[in-house]
Amino acid sequence: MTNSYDSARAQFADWGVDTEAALAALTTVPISVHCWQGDDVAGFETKTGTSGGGIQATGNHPGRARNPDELRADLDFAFAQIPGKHRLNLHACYLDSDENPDRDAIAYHHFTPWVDWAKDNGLGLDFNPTFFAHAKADDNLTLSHPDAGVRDFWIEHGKRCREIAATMGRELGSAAVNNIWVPDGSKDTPVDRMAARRRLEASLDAIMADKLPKSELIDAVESKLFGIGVESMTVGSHEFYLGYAIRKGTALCLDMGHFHPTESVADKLSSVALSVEDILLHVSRPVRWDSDHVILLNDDLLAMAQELVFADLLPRTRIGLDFFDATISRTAAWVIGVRNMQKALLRAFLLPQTQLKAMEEMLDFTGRLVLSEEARDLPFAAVWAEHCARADVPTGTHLLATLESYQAKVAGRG
Ligand code: RNT
Ligand code: ZN
Repeated sequence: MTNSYDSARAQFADWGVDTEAALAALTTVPISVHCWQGDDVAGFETKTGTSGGGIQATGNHPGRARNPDELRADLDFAFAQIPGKHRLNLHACYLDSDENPDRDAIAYHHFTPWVDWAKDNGLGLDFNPTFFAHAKADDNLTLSHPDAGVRDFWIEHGKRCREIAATMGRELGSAAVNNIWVPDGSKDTPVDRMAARRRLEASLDAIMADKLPKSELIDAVESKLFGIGVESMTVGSHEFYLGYAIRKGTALCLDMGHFHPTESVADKLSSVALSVEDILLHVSRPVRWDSDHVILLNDDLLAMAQELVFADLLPRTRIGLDFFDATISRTAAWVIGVRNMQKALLRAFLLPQTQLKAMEEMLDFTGRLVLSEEARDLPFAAVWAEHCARADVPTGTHLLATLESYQAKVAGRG
């Protein structure tokens, strides 16, 4: 224990906050780390299509993982710089197999190296069907396609992903989230939005027709405001999926980049939580649009973490990350993003929640403002440093040196 931690601990105690309780709480929150930051959302299939579903990873920094072994090595390194035990969020296009099955033919055995690796490392797994980067998705229509043959292809993909996720959950003893996001939408103004939305709903119903135990699988659906190429209408809008999740009992995924830029996703949590049991977050940072920048320890992230903690939503929220920056070291992007999520949660755990809520209840808005602003000066950094020291992970200039030396090792990849 460092001197600065001792003094921080005493300072927080003056505010009625127990730093040890905050650190203990932080260790109970796993972050689901997205595999796709490691290779710019490319995946490991032999590609048949050209469309990326409007998802844009920009940049050409050296060191992109080119195969599952490289991606796992990069993840091993990244996880070693992050305190705690976490989860890996896999996309279906990241299969690890000599076979090259089409999306409607993938099966659990195509992913067993990932499960073995997760077991060896004490990680949980989450999963996502891949409804983009495929010839049958080139027109940005999948589950809502007017052609029943195309819809059936993607329904089969969705069903298989659900089975794969449930098997992963069973194997690892920890329910896997299977999160459905489809790029479906229209570049120009459609004339029959209802037909598209009816088709999407029927396809989702078909995918999730079989009941699977919640101890193995959590179904989630992810909305979006718009994407490149589908500027005029997204079939799976927020209203569409909010209603769907409420009526069908699935989890709702809120991606921080999938709303109007001035909307607060943190503000949505408590409202959604009144009607939806399970929430999935895609923590991201939109810059002017859904640009998926690496998440910073900024006001949006702090607000999100504070809502999760103050509204006691962590027990029914899965925190997943969703960003991909190809202009910087991809491993550094992971490490910075996950640690920022953790720092934001730690800060929330360290706030004088009881006093703040009591002041608000008494309509003492002056007191609430004074306390909130004074709290900004509390020594959060010393508590975080202590957390990292106990987990034996570097901070500050040591972290920089560690990240740089790994990046130098992988920079020669072609
Ligand atoms: C796309 C969605 C979706 C993807 C991943 C790769 O806008 O945010 O979550 O980022 O499935
Ligand atoms: Zn997302």
